[in-house]
Amino acid sequence: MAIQRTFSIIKPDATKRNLTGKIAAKFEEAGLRIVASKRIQLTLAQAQQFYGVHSERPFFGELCEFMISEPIVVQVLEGEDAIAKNREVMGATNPADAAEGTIRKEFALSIGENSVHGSDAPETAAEEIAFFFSGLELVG
Ligand code: PCG
Repeated sequence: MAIQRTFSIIKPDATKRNLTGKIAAKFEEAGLRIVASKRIQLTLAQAQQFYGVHSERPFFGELCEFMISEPIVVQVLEGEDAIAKNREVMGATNPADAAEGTIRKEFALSIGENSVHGSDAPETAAEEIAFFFSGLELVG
């Protein structure tokens, strides 16, 4: 598997509890390199656009309100098999199902307030990176 990039969000429940450094350390310990990183405040329109694929889900409104409730940290992670590696270190979406040692097991509060987002496939990774970063901001 070649070097790959994936997109990550440290979500409002985690930035609020000052967990940015601890979560970034988990990525680095897993062999992922943080090649771009910025702390931003999403607008409601941006949250709705980013999560557009979930617009018909019953939790869409709650999800978008949560994502604008505090700043987030958006990052690009690079490494061998980065998408799968990041999903492994994040753990299952619902912290109740997440394995020991994963970010969500350790830090997530609920299925909604689950501390991190990570891309699920190469196509979504490319789209999500382009949504938040220009090429100039990616420094391998
Ligand atoms: P993410 O960011 O990877 O992509 C979609 C998000 O929807 C997911 O993480 C979860 O945080 C969120 N989500 C999934 N199911 C529920 C739910 O039942 N309630 C809420 N509030 N959020 C959910």
